[in-house]
Amino acid sequence: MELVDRLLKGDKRAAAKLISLVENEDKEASAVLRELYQHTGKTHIVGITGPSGVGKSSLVFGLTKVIRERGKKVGIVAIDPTSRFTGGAILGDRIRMTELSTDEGVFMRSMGTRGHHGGIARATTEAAMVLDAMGMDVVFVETVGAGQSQSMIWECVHTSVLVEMPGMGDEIQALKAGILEIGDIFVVNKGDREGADQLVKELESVAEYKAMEQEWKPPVHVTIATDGQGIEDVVNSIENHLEYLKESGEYQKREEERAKGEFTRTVQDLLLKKAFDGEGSKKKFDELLREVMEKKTDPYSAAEKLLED
Ligand SMILES: Nc1nc2c(ncn2[C@@H]2O[C@H](COP(=O)(O)OP(=O)(O)OP(=O)(O)O)[C@@H](O)[C@H]2O)c(=O)[nH]1
Ligand SMILES: [Mg+2]
Repeated sequence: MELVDRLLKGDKRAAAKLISLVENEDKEASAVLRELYQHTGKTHIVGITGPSGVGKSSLVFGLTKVIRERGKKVGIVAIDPTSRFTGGAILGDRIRMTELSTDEGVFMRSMGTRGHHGGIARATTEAAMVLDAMGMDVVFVETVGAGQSQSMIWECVHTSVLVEMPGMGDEIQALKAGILEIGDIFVVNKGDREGADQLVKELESVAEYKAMEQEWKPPVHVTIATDGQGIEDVVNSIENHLEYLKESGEYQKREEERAKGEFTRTVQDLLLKKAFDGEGSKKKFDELLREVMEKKTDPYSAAEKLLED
């Protein structure tokens, strides 16, 4: 495919088109993904998750700047329609964003999650594949963190950075209850605000706890994303984490998880398509549905029957 050839040469417009194909689940999408797959596996996929407005995009822009200075190329995807780069961004943010978008070594894109479940996971994995094949050394995936979606993201990235900010009150308690377990690196952004020290202490204790169960102890960083403070340290931690993954054999495990996730989701998708696509299956489905409604059969037997045929 011509678009794929252009992508492999690093063409940003081809990347934009391919991501749209994938995002819209266009007919061509699976052909594209098939062709891309063999060209993937070189990029470091980093998830940036946290509550809305915590400074994820600002942080990603700052991180990208530092990584570019180190000579590496960066892909950025913000997943979730509410997390458009332009949403709520003040002038300074927009200027930084424009700066980045004209840089040949940076590709940026927002994308919506798709209707069916596993939407975030699919969107992440497939957008990352495009940027990986394009030759990006690091791919940031920004998502608004909320329990379920956050753990889904975790399955699709190598390194997950959790961003928090002072003044969230009880929220941290809820986070501590389980969600924080998935962060590899903790960032307290808006370090210029009151309460940063307290939040750092709390996150340190979560990190201590995690270090009892695993070799990697999540570092806790304080940043002011809007003026670049603390950003270098976060980049160093991201690089250290990749090194740790590779040395410990954990990288292979995460790759396996990622492949398994994408494979499983694809099987589910194909099964769903088989069950619903085409006149015959639609008719069969309606027939069975009627039987379920009339209690002549149950949903479980009906589902088996639908897939058998
Ligand atoms: N004071 C202060 N403001 C910040 C800092 N980082 C980001 N901001 C501001 O916080 C607002 C939200 O920042 P974003 O980077 O858009 O936050 P986000 O987490 O990406 O937001 P969503 O994508 O909407 O969830 C913007 O107005 C930023 O300028 C910081 O370190 N200190
Ligand atoms: Mg954002």
